[in-house]
Amino acid sequence: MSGHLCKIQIMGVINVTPDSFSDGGKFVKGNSIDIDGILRTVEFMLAAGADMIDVGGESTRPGADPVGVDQQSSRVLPVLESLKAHFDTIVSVDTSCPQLIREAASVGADFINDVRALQRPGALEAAVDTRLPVCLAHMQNQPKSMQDRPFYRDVTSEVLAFLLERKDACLSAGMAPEKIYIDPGFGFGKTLEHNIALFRAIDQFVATGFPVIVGVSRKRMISELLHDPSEQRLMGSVTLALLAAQRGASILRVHDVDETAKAIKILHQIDF
Ligand code: 8Y4
Repeated sequence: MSGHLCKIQIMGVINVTPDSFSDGGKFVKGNSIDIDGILRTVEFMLAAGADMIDVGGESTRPGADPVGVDQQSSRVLPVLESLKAHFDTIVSVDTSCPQLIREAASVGADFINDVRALQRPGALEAAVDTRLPVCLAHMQNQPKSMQDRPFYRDVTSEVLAFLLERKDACLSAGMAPEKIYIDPGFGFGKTLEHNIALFRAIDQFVATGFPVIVGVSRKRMISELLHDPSEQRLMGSVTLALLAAQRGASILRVHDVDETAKAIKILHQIDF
């Protein structure tokens, strides 16, 4: 256990949705976006040790309804623009829409985070055209119904095969291999058993040679592991983030940057 532990990055999450599952509607009231609140939160995340900020305008919480691209763009673009104007940090756009991929790149986004792994028509071409790095995440089904009856014959081999197939599609479309990040997509059409199997297999994702992104922060698997239906998921989130880091994850996507950064700071001094 060493080497890879010296460059774990923390991706702080900013949700620009009225209904996000854990920080629900913090920055959206009706049609207005609380840009000042977002700037204060991001300033705190960066001071606490975030290396990048992920901005999303579509809720991917289980059961969520799809959001139109124009609504997503009108939520996300002003936020990307003000983050780039105020901070010198890496800004990621969480979207599956080709139009928003292009628009986000034009206002200075540095990274594309697509939980649908560029499967939407036109998304792959849009991402290649921007020349930005991309995260390919796995999702079975769509948010509306993904938790209805998740099924896999072998979750690890199926998710790995899917990500490698999407990686090949990216390479065929002309993307440079060093721009590709992969993510098993915890909670996206997965039962607790599926999430545990994938978590235990993080080393197999790392062994592909592509940097691995892990997003478990505040997800349902934590309350399931703790048998605690309450919304107190901080301890579980930090614990899983630390375990993912020890298994070789490169980027941790988290809501609680300060607490996660402290855990990682300690990890770096013990295992390095
Ligand atoms: C259960 C509970 C299932 C919450 C899903 C959620 C990830 C991500 C999200 C992730 C990457 C969320 C945008 C928020 N999760 N991007 N995005 N990896 N790359 N949903 O795991 O936590 S959405």
